[in-house]
Amino acid sequence: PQTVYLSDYKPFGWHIADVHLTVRLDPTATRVRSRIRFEPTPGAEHPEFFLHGEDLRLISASIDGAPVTPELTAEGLRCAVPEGAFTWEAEVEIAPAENFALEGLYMSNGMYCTQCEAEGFRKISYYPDRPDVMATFTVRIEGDERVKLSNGNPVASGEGWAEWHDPWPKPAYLFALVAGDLVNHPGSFTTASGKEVELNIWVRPGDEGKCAWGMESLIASMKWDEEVYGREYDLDIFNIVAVDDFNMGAMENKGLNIFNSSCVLASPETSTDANFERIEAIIAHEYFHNWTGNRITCRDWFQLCLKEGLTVYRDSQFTSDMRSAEVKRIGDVIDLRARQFPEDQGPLSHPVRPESFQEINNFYTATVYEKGAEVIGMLKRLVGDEAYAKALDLYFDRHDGQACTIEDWLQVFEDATGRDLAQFKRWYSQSGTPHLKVSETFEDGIYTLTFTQETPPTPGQPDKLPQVLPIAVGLLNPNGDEVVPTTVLEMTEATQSFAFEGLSAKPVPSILRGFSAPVVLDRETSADEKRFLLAHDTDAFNRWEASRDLGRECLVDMIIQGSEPDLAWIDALGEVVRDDALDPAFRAMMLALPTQAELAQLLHSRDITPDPDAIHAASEALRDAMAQRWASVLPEIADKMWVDAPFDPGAEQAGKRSLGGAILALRTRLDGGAAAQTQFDAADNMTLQLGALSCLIRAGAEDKALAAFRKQWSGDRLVMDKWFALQVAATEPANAAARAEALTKLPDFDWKNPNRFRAVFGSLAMNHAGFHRADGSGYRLLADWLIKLDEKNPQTTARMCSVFQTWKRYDAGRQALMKEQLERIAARPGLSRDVTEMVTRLLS
Ligand code: B3K
Ligand code: ZN
Repeated sequence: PQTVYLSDYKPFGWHIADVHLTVRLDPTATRVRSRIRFEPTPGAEHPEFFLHGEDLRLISASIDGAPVTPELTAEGLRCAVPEGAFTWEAEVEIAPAENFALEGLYMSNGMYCTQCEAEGFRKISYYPDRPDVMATFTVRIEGDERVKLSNGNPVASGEGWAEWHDPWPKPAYLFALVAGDLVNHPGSFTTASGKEVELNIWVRPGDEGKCAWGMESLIASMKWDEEVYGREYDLDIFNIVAVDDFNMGAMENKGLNIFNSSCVLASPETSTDANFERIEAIIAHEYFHNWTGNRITCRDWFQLCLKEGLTVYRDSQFTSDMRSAEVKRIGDVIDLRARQFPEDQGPLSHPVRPESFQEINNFYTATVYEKGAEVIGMLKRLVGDEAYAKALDLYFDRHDGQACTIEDWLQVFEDATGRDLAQFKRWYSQSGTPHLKVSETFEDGIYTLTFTQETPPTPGQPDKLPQVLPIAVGLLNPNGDEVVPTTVLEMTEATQSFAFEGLSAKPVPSILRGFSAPVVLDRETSADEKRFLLAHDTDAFNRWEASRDLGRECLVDMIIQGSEPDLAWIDALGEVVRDDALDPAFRAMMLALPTQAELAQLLHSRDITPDPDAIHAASEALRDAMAQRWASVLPEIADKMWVDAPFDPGAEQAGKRSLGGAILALRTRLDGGAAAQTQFDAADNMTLQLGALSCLIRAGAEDKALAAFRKQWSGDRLVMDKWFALQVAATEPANAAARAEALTKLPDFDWKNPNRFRAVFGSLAMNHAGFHRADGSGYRLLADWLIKLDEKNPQTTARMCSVFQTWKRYDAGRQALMKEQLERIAARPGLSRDVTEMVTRLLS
């Protein structure tokens, strides 16, 4: 496969005045006619005229009405064109019913839908399929389907046709078309300036009852973006469509967002609190893209973080405002460490703005998204809230309607604040996670913290330069009072000291409050000091972190020395968990132990080869110890977390159910599943039902419940995804691969559906000790299925290959087994470009 480089960027050479598409739908012979007016960009180079196109059957082409015969290649077509402006017309034929890659125009349960980002539009029509070519689209859809949707506003419709016009110039990746016998859940919104917007969520008949939450979330998002960022919606109508077969969560097509049904449909009976929160966040994320992504888009795909990092940052602000900011921050850090750190510390490491790729779909990563959002959080921390708001206003003013770069983005901050961001920019170009070491001195009332930063080598980047780190620090005096409130230290050197004067006693520092920079903090501290912070820190994140650290160290000792669980920590944690003055959601977060994958990474970073079985055994033993130690108080906490009121997915009830669920999991270790069975039998919402089922599986007492669950929910595809997922994720490691394999034999294992595939195999990878069974059965099974899926759906296959990204961390035996599977995949004839790139990087 060919490699594309950021440094090779060249503008297209033509401007498109407007695009007219006519799409006549047919499952195997859809005709797409295009009429496009090209005007040479004054002063630009005009190399050859090339239009992208893949898997298209060209029926006819003409320029200014005269037929032409372009030269066709596997990637598109070349054609001689006039010097000045001209009108290009073409007709192609495509077969949406045979499109299992779910990119371009495809069919899902009889409905037509599209996915064009990043490079799917070229599977619909010949076109300059690059984000810096922005045009207005008029789309006519012809077909018998009851509902026919595209971007922008509806213009006209009649028997068997509908026409849409999008007045906002957009790149082709934001094009969308949907047609099917759908029903809508309607809503409306009046913008701040008084414009009425029609809202709809379109679903398959039968799903109407699962739209209310999505609509509520959409309205909240529209309002929030007006209030916080001053951004109003800009069309007469906003449509969301739910689709069962979808490669990712959702897509922000202009005025016509398309969602994986799992990321929009919700009801208390079928969705967990976590589902509700995720739906709220994704609806917000896609809606926020209307400004950060659509009105201002990316010049090229290397700039993906320009829209994704910023939009993730915005959706995290939104969730913080809707729910608890502290709990959201802790959740985001757990997620960053679980998904982005391993990526940044392994063979797939790449900068937030990559410099080359073979298949851009492989770069929709935790680094681009989540680290990209962290970078924006740091920028805001450095310049302050007011300057951030000023810079954002300038960004929208200056760049509305443009396709931009990271340089444009940073320039806005430089102009708004007068700061030089040259060094800060390294966050976009340097890959890897910086490690931050800390030492301290106390003399004559002066307390000095000395920091050293170092980023280990990553693929293609052996040497690193120091980055700008905002380090939020607070100081507590020995009696627990805060003597220095949170201060942001701005570190720019490899080693740098910061002094605090006028202290009467040596303080206890609380460092990296709120996780103010995405680094690994290496600091030798005593267990006493961590317990002190756990008891006294005013920063919720660091309070949580202190406990998490204690838990981590306790587990490491149990794993490598066979130590007993740290009862002093368990008791200190018990105090927090019982403290009714604290938010139950926060207390539940405190109860979550480091994951087994996180422990494996920690051991590896200390040059200890992780043993998945030992890690699993220690994690289990520690949980057993917690359950026993707290045996007498668990039922009481559980009672207090019981919710009597009608179900509400908001933060308050969800927090109670979350803590209640964590407590039930501990109780199950004592009663073998009795309380869980009672909860399962009585549950009237999915959070309680699934939480209980998970406990029963972990207790090995699940047969009856699993069968009942299947019987109750066999008609609901989204709930059945949970059934498939949970029994693989929660089962004994020894059974995980066999269980996954048995599930693949069921008639409702529809492996071409990405949700179902991920339910089984994503969960297998989540079962750390199960996936990493020493006999290699987990690796083999997954590789078999990746090979099979790649023939249909390269994008989802390539994404799942990343579960092998930590392979070099393990012992020689496991390494060899994983390598063997990666090589087996790599050797497949006809392997997709997506998977070829992934396995090549993994093996390098
Ligand atoms: N922009 C899309 C992701 C497209 C992924 C293409 N492989 C969804 C989002 O980030 O909002
Ligand atoms: Zn996005």
